[in-house]
Amino acid sequence: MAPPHLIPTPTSMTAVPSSPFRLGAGAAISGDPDAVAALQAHLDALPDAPSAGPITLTVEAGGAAGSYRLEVDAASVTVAGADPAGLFAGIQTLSQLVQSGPDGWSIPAVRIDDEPRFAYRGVMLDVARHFHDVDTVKAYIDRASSLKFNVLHLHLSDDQGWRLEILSRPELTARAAASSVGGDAGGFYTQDDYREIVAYAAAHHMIVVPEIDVPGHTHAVSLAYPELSEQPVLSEHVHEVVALFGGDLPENGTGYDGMAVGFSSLKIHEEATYDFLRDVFREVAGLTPGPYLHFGGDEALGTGPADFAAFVARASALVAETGKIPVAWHEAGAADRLAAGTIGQYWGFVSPTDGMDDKARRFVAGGGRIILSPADAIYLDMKFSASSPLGLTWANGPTSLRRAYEWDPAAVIDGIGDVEILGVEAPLWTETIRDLAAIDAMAFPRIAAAAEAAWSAPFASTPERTWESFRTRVAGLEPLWARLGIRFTPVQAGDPS
Ligand code: TNX
Repeated sequence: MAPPHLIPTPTSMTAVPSSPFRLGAGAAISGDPDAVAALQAHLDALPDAPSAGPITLTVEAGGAAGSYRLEVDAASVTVAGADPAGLFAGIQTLSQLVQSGPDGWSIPAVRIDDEPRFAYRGVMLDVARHFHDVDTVKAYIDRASSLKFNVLHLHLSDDQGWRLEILSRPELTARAAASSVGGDAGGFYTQDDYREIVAYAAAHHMIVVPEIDVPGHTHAVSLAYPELSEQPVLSEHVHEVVALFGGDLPENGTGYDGMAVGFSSLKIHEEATYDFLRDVFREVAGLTPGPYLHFGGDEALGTGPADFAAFVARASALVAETGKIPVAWHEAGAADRLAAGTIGQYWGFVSPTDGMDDKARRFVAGGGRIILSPADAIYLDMKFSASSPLGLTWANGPTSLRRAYEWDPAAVIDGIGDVEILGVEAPLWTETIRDLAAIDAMAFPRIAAAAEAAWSAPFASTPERTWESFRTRVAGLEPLWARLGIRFTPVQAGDPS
């Protein structure tokens, strides 16, 4: 038997001495009803042939959270999850095991025992730089959940647009949602749209982490609430970006559709700013069943250090008041009085520069943990090769699939090991990404490298956790991705090494 192509690679897999299980759409699947429906959705694409025997999907309490056991022989298939999330993960494995051969579809005889390394396995989609509608978000949930991601972080606000209806603050979507980068169409989610996304994510065992980015990245807020916003700060960076990419300089009272960052700030000493945040966080928390609420805190270059520290301390407390666990980008670690347990999201490089690792460590000192999103490895908006038409290059130049793969979460920040790491998240910023085809081309296959960093054993700790194995497995999954309609970048084109 050729070894099956599985991503993320499981904790253990052994061949079972048996011929494969024959599979068709007529398979008799029984067990947990949600799991049966999830597997049926995968099998509906197959030709209507009978199966060799029963497929049984069960939850059997006892194993580690999110773990499962999968057993296949010629006569039957069994997937047993330690909980519903584990069972769902097992079904994703099963769907990758399905092979087409001369005699039709089959599943090789194997036994797999598998459990996740990290509890938080995230993808982020920036719906502010370019708005992405509900169907696109659902398609990204399909893709991410098939790789065992269980968190969708939505970057819901930025200089270019505010993307979530806030009933107590209707001016936000009325005045600040109409456009995207480059003058492209904007949009926003009604609260019902957002609930639909949350429900769809939940059906795929994913939570939604909403992000309202403050105090910077708030030019859109200034269109709705000029009284809460400082004048744009036109730094050298802002002028450089305009020189490189064109567009206008940010201007008070006018929508911004360029790609510069760090010029906007909420008023830090205005009490009305915190009334605004209280209203927004209360509604966002009320719409979000997951435990986390992200308040941004990145690139607040228009805010002085003391003001920034005072602001993020208060913003984290306001999030905590809603009952949610605050999450912030690592810069917020500079503040002395973040709410206890605030989670830090590290977006520095695999080899930290400029004290970014110090800021990350401060979250741990405050009782929080770290989400790792090293930008020069798993920022899916970086070009994958110098010639890729989409994407940016600021994170150490183009990021090949190999670079996306060859790093380990526990080796990035001294003193931050598996215990301090909540998980791994691959962000997709969308300055250059307009639609699902572009999302697919940038995310696939590098998203698979992030999935493996989040789920599987440490890098280089097993023969499967090597570039050579991963590269072969990615190529092996391409037919499945093609069947699912994913417009991935083929391995050779993206990564000739
Ligand atoms: C940095 S990473 C940003 C975003 C940009 C991104 C582009 C981070 C927390 N902020 O505002 O969209 O780079 O790659």
